[in-house]
Amino acid sequence: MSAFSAINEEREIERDEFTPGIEPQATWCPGCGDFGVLKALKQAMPEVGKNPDEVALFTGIGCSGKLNSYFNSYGFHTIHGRSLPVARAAKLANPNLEVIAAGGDGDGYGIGGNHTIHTARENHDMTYIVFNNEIFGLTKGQTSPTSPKGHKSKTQPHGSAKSPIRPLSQQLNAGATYIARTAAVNPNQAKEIIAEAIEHDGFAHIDFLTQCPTWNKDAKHYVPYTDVQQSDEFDFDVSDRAEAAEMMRKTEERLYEGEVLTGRMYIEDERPSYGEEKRQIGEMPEEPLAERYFDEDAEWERTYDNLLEHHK
Ligand SMILES: Cc1ncc(C[n+]2csc(CCOP(=O)(O)OP(=O)(O)O)c2C)c(N)n1
Ligand code: SF4
Ligand SMILES: [Mg+2]
Repeated sequence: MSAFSAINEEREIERDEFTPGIEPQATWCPGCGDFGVLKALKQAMPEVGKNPDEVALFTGIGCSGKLNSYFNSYGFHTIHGRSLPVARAAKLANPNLEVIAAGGDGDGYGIGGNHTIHTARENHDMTYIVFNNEIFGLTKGQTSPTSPKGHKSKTQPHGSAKSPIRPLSQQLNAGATYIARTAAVNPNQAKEIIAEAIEHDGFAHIDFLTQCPTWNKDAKHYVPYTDVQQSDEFDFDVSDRAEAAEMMRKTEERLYEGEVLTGRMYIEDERPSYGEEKRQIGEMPEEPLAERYFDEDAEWERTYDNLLEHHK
């Protein structure tokens, strides 16, 4: 079945369809929060009615980047910090594809921080899951952009002198139109948030708190947590930018004081996605650009075959 014929096929989807046929054993450490992301992502798929041929998952490098080895869909394990530009290209070439990008805090908030900001600014229609374990996991525990000030590691043995990045506030300022924080210890909420993010038209950013018991022993395990939508203490309108900004400020400050707040932080439904805007002004065709590759009659000069021809 091709990526085109399977899109928009209507049938009941089972979560197990997203488990690869020859199931590889996950190499994540026991107790790692990354298992929670995989579980929530698989559970979200039947909710949104997507089958594996409709989904493309783009990952960066890190323990988090192994996600697409254990998730059966189209996938591209890119390079460190570069999942978003590849994901953007795929979405623009084939707007019917459900595009999900994923990676670590080092990947998305450090080396790939620039792409994270600009993908949000342009409101590309995709879901971006950042596994935030406040550390570089794969490379054995170096300080990351979300490590708390004073956090000791092999790279900062006297404690980090830097203030951590505030990813929720940063994404609001950058232009993301769906922003949420969830945690591996709260799989039901995580599943609902992933499903909503997938259904959102525009850039949906999920800061996913994932404990790393191996290298970040000082870090919280993100329990107990409070769901801000369920708590009487927080009464704010997720569609109001100023109220959302204040909620994010509290959420980000309190995380470093030991209190974990999760939930939807900001949702804006009116703004068209980048691809939609391009189509509205006639800069992109209605039909997927990717289909032209298979259309022998299309005047299409930038195919891989032509590229090879030019370089003979
Ligand atoms: C361009 C480049 N720079 C550095 C590395 C080395 N490297 C691999 S993963 C990683 C950091 C991983 O941390 P994070 O993104 O938070 O993912 P985690 O392992 O915690 O899930 C680094 C620095 C690399 N692979 N490529
Ligand atoms: S090193 Fe940390 S982030 Fe990586 S698999 Fe182990 S527990 Fe998970
Ligand atoms: Mg990390």
